[in-house]
Amino acid sequence: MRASSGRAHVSGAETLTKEEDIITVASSFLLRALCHKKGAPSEIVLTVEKLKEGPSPVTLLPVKTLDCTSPGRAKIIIKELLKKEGVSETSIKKALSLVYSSKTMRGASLMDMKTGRRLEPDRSRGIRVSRLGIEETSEERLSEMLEKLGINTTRVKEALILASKVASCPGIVAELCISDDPDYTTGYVASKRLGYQRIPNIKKRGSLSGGRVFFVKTGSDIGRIIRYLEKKPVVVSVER
Ligand code: PML
Repeated sequence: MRASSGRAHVSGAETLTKEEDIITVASSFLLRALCHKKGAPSEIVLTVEKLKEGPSPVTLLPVKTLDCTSPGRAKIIIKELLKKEGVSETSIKKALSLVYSSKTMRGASLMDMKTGRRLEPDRSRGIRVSRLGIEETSEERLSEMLEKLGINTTRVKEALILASKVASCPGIVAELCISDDPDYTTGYVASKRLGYQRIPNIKKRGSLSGGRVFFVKTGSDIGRIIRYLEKKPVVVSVER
């Protein structure tokens, strides 16, 4: 589901579901679009597609919430984490100026981890991670796990599932995310090795900035990465 108002993105949601659950899931997505805090959208696009191939299994990233009290400190943490994944200073600088700019991006940006060059073919559209869901038996386990951490919300679940798919994509070394919701101030850095590292106070309340950057190994096949992120069905499961 994608809801927009003119050219501005209002809300979006993706999932994989069984045929008998389509109506329930579609209504919940429509309700979400219609009741969004950003106001009623002028357009809602709801797409339902039958999968042509079975989903591949992916393991959910481990979650950690870091101690962070200000956007200034958040930037230091982001730099430290991304450096551990080999992302260059130049790329980190470019990514930070992108996600902290008030011009919110529609989809995610793909960035060369060394040169900081943006690699997505259409900058205004960006990359839309799609065809992702959670394995049925893992859903409850995920809720229980997040409940214990006091973060059992749809937003955290969806971001975690998305980050797990992104981290499983060959050629992607890390992701940086800041929510574009002015009232939501927790973001994250994620990668296969670092897991899903939540950063509170990543931006000031009321700030309109936000976005996602996926850092790509230099020399990767970009078409292949985009096909994986946008088209490959992936179902995430929680390790026991
Ligand atoms: C969003 O959906 O606005 C992005 C949320 C990112 C952080 C979610 C979390 O609290 O872990």
